[in-house]
Amino acid sequence: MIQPTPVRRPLWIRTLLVAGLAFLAVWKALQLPRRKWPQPMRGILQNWTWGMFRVVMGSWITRAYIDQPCTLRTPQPLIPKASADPRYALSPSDLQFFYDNGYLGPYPAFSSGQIEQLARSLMLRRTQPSYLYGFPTDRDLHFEDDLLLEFLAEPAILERAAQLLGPDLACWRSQVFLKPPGGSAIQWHQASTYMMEDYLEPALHPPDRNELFQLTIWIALDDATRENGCMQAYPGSHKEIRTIRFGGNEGFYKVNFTLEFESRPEDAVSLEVPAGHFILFSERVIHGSGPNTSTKRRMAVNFRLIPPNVRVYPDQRTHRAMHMGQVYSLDRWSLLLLRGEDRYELNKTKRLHRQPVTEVQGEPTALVS
Ligand SMILES: O=C(O)CCC(=O)C(=O)O
Ligand SMILES: [Fe+2]
Repeated sequence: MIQPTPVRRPLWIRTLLVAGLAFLAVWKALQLPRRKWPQPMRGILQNWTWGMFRVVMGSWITRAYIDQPCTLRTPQPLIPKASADPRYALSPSDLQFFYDNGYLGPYPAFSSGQIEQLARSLMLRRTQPSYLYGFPTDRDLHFEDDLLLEFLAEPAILERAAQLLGPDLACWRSQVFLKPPGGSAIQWHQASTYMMEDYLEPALHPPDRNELFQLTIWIALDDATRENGCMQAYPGSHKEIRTIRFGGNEGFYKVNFTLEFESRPEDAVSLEVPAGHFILFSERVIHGSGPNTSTKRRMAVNFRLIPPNVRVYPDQRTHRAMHMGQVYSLDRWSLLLLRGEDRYELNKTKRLHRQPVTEVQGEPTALVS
């Protein structure tokens, strides 16, 4: 278990940290060699932008960018990035809606039988040590659940995602979101390269941060309603990455911070999603979800798509997620190609086979190789 941050530290510690960061900033500005620095400092030298230094030092370590700053460029002309199954064609106004608002949907995809079966399976798997990480987790269960793999490969999802991201699609992460009756809210958040998970190493390294390089697919396994804590989003907030103030009463899992933006509750939309339907969104859009005030479970599973020209966890043996208070070994992690080709070969990649090969025994990855 690692100690979650950011926390607001005593003044004398913050003063020392500011002095240390100022030294690193000068080192970076002079482009001096980084090899000899220990990994955390190397991470800062490599991955912090000048804006990130400015906000952290200028606030005496009480504020920071939530993630690597970037803006989202709308492609010109705004046309589908891949030809796709016409049943799932996105119209010009769908594409415009996505770039204006940061999300699309809900769309239908799965029957009630399918979602009941998946929910039952995931409820069990999330309590058992995971094949990938060795401890019970909601993360990346797709490598051990063939049914979840089938959900990931669903054309109603991939054909739409391809029109936004391009013909080649790979999943780098999935996650179960279980909100039991009385379950807590998930605080407003946004992400670009997922540096927000450990503040030193981004998980994703795209060729250009200002292009769309990632999409989240969020599938409702129960009807998600206002009462049971459906997702909420601020339409149009995906165009820039905001800053956070450390501490406060609001928590994102194990870390406490407040996202700094003008929040007018009337501007947020509630994304009510019927069970078996999904939404697509950019993780850059400010989103979260309310508490479950109902007597029923609210369960969802998401997965995150990239084109294979994005490097994921490069040169990392482990990935640290402060908000979960956990370190994940990456020895068994790999990208999973779901559609098209991997023309870049930047990542350790497996490919999904549509036809189940044999019964799964021992290693739970019969559908991938
Ligand atoms: O399911 C939720 O309430 C939050 C989901 C979320 O933040 C995400 O899928 O990125
Ligand atoms: Fe999120």
